[in-house]
Amino acid sequence: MSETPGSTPGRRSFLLAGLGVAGAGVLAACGGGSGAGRPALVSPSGAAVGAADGKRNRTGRTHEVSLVAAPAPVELGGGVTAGTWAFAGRTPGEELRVSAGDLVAATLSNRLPDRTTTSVHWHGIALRNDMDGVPPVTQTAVASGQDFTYRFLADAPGTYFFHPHVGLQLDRGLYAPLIVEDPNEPLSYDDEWVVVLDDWLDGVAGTPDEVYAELKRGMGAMHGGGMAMKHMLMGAESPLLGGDAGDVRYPYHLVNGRVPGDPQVLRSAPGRRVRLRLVNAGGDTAYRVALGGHRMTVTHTDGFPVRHQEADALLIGMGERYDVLVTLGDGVFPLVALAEGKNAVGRALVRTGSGAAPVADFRPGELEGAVATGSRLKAADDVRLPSGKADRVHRVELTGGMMAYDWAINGERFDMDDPARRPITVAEGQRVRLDFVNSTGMWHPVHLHGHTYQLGADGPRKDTAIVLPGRTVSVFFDADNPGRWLLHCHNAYHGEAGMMALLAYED
Ligand SMILES: [Cu+2]
Repeated sequence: MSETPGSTPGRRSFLLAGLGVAGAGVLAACGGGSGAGRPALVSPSGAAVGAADGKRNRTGRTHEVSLVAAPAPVELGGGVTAGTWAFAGRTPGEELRVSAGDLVAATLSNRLPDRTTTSVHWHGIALRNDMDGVPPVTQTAVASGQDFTYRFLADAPGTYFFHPHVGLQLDRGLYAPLIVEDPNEPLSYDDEWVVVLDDWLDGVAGTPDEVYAELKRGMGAMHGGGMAMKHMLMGAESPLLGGDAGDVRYPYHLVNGRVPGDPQVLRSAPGRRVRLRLVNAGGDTAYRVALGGHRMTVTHTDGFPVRHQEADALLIGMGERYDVLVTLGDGVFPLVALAEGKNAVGRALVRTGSGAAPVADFRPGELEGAVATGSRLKAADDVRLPSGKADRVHRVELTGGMMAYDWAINGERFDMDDPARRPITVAEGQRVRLDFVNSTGMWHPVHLHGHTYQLGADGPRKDTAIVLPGRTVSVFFDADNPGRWLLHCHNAYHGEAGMMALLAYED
């Protein structure tokens, strides 16, 4: 499709919409495997991918960046140093900022330990499939000592980030914000702050791989042998998340790479209007975010505009992004990220005048006020997908649990060694509806690569949506970006356990 994400669907999808078919039959028909063999799928670098990419808006400008992934000691403030993996020795990595339609030429240099492969996934960007950074689906993993250059057009403005898509590397320090500016920015504001949230343990209390090994041993092992659990978190409860909030205990919750006792100070002046771009780069923690003494106006989620909504706080799951506007008061204010259900906070400080900072674990009253969530927002008029009958419907059931740590989709744990074994198939030009059915006892942030779906008939456009336990969230999108895309839980540990699927275009 030639359209930008905000426009109406193309003629082809309009025509196909008239051929709408009921979901159940299609699901059975594309389950794959039985007798007829596997469906033919679009290749990640095939003609269809090039044709779709050729229709993207472009400015002709190129941003060349170097991303060196290597082990590094990273200072988290307060005397805490983490031995982790990072880009150029800092966490978050240096912000990448481009304008809509610019070409990104980012060379990843893998300087991680021997036999450690890596990649970069451009989270939320609807880019050409072979640059999506998902080995082995869209590329061969970048081997230690090797380089790989990603070249892609970023043609939708918004707040994004990037991180590896190999194993549990997401839960190390390899991430950075990616901001795509709108050359015709409709919002007016005086300052802009990018605020990246992260739950942290790597190089302080173990490694993500050690955490996963413990989780895999499972609650069964704990009950059977009375084994002590170092990392597994029990009894993390959050009404906002419908119960169990998380699996992993983290010693720190970071805001822009700093511990709450030694926070980043964001300086401005009273009366100035600030745009905050919030990114949750965490592995297993949702955050409830508030700025003490202020209300906020939510303007975007996952890069796309929403009808402006006032809120005291907002809930942000792993992989989600929110943009808010705030008009600053006079003084010192804590920008607090409450680790939902985990009884801990991360924070930065906003300073516009004199005053003393509150104590490190201070929780502003706004956290208990009106909380904005994706499910309570509406798409802005200019990006709302017109409702229409879906050409294809897939039931995407989230399954599994803590006991066997067998998180999966439709009861099947994803096999990275055979990713196209049982794809969820779509055809270019179709309107697709996905029904995320959460049959587990826990919430999941469900992320689709390469597309921005809409929640229901008039909900926000998003690429990562919180699905509460026992609930169903229906999303739809226009299949306009051919290739092979992951659909997965953005809890790093659930994804690694197998709560992933391949959404693939038929050839
Ligand atoms: Cu999950």
